[in-house]
Amino acid sequence: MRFHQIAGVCLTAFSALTAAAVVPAEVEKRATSTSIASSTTSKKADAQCTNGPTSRACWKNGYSIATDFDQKFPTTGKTVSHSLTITNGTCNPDGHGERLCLLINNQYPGPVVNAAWGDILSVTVTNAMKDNGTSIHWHGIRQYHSPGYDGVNGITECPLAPGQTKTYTFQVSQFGTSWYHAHFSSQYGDGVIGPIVLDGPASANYDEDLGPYVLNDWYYQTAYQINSIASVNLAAGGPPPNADNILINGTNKNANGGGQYNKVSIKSGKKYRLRLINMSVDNYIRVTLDNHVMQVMTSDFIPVKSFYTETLLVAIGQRYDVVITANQTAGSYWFRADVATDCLSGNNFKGLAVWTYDSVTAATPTSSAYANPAQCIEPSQAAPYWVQPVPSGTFQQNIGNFPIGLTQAQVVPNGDAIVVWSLGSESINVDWEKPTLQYVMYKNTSYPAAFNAIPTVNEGAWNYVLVQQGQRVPPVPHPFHLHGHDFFVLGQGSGTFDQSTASLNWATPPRRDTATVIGGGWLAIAFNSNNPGTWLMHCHIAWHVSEGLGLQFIESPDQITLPDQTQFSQQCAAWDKYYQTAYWKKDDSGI
Ligand SMILES: *[C@@H]1O[C@H](CO)[C@@H](O)[C@H](O)[C@H]1NC(C)=O
Ligand SMILES: *[C@@H]1O[C@H](CO)[C@@H](O)[C@H](O)[C@H]1NC(C)=O
Ligand SMILES: *[C@@H]1O[C@H](CO)[C@@H](O)[C@H](O)[C@H]1NC(C)=O
Ligand SMILES: *[C@@H]1O[C@H](CO)[C@@H](O)[C@H](O)[C@H]1NC(C)=O
Ligand SMILES: *[C@@H]1O[C@H](CO)[C@@H](O)[C@H](O)[C@H]1NC(C)=O
Ligand SMILES: *[C@@H]1O[C@H](CO)[C@@H](O)[C@H](O)[C@H]1NC(C)=O
Ligand SMILES: [Cu+2]
Repeated sequence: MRFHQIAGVCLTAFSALTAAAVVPAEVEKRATSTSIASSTTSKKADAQCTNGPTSRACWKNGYSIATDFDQKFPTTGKTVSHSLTITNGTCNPDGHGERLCLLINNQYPGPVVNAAWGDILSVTVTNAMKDNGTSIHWHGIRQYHSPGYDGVNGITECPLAPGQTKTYTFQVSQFGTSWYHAHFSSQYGDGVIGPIVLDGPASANYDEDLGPYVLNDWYYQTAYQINSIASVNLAAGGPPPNADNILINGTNKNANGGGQYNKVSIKSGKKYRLRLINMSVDNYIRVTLDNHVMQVMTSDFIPVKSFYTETLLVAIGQRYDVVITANQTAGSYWFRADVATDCLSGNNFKGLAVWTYDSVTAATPTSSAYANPAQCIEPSQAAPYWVQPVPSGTFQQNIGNFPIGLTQAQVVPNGDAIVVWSLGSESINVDWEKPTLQYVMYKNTSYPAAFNAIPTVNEGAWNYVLVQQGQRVPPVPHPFHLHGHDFFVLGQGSGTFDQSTASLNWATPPRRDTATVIGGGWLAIAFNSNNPGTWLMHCHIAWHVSEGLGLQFIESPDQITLPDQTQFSQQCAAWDKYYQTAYWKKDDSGI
């Protein structure tokens, strides 16, 4: 986000046109109890309906869109394996020229990791880079009983050293669309990203799944270079550098006309599911397909009561699954992913792709863009499909207040104190050599202050978290992501949170894993302690978390399912050995 060009009230937006009822009435029956204990038996899900183009709400064996996957999920007994090898190469996604790029299986973005609801995913990651460690985070995956596979170096593992291989194994307890990315400083900005598609039911019907559509900002310098400029700029009170382009599924033309547009072919009359994923490091982008409307059915992993919209604005880390009906005059249309200059930031660059009806010859579209919505509206207001109230009873006792601030910290041992972001009383700075889970293993609770380790409330109880923009920080929005949990968005507002005037949504709060704290404002969320582990919560702007904008929740350390200790220690030993002679050293928060 640029500091200077932000309209205070503006945020991720959609313009909802109409609400749609597409889900068969019989699957709407779902208990709204949030009690974990009673829930496993009280869900009457689909029973016998079969998933198909006109019955996407169904799944199988008693599971459906009406099943809350935090409370119940199938186990298929099937293990789906993938291998990801990370190398240091070059790429040229928009024809501007080759640059250094960290590739996965020789491609940018990385390959789709897919499985079905209930499978076990087993992903073998090889670090074939020369000069970086890595760890791969599976964004939004709950990691129920498997916090050791959350992939956050310095928290759940030591970084994976060059030449080393690790297999991440976890239960697919959710369904929908997400992404994986490196959590090693700003490495993901150089290419270590890819989509995740988990088959399951859906709250809207469609004929064909077009698959993931990756949207991201693109820089002609490497993420490490931009990150260090961003850090210097922060100290001077200035914004990070602008991106150079927006990529759609890994491609676009550049300002001089070189490069290729992404192309999609559609058939008249068909309904297409499109899985939008924002893998940016910084910018907010607005998505539209000229002349067509999008039926939004999922935000992050959470099904929503579907609604129609012309434009959709997605924050970093967020996902929207939409259905687009090919019902316009056969022709070519622009698909647009624009930086939302009116409400946010940046240069006026545009991501473009060409969608063409298969009955006509593809031509450069002449279609025109929808007018931008007059006002930016937070899309997480989409009504959740599973309505779950959050109890307000313990709000007073259990509210954690975490102001966002700017402070000074010594990130490099014996280095100068630099300007960093803080969340609560600390700026997070993890220890790659001694990850938090190692402390848990040794029952050592003497976490260094810079871990910003915050205990959660006991299992079964509710945590309430207020993230408040400080008085003296630039009014930039921060997309906050929590690991290990979806959270309920109780409220978002501008100015300073005031309990006597804030209206919090306890009855039907949206649920998701990434939501924005608006510039100069606040975000109030709640999550149930129901997943023992060490869970990072952070701003997903790569530069900001690198500069310390995060904390970690320590949830029920006595009940954590620990990773295999031999494998854990070997990975740390290999890292320690590599790091002694490593060319580059850690110079930021490490995540
Ligand atoms: C990639 O290669 C370049 C050029 O050899 C080198 O400077 C850089 O450190 C390498 N990066 C990684 C992550 O291996
Ligand atoms: C990772 O590699 C990049 C070059 O590709 C370098 O700029 C950065 O400092 C390296 N970081 C660490 C901690 O190895
Ligand atoms: C985007 O690329 C991925 C990976 O190649 C592919 O599976 C997917 O279908 C593409 N999406 C669209 C909408 O073309
Ligand atoms: C991605 O998220 C960032 C920041 O949250 C936002 O600026 C950008 O517009 C989003 N991109 C898309 C394609 O939605
Ligand atoms: C196309 O489909 C959308 C969504 O179902 C609908 O709102 C619109 O009226 C349809 N347009 C035409 C020309 O049929
Ligand atoms: C616990 O961790 C702290 C900080 O790393 C360390 O100083 C201390 O020796 C550890 N204690 C035990 C019992 O391992
Ligand atoms: Cu931020």
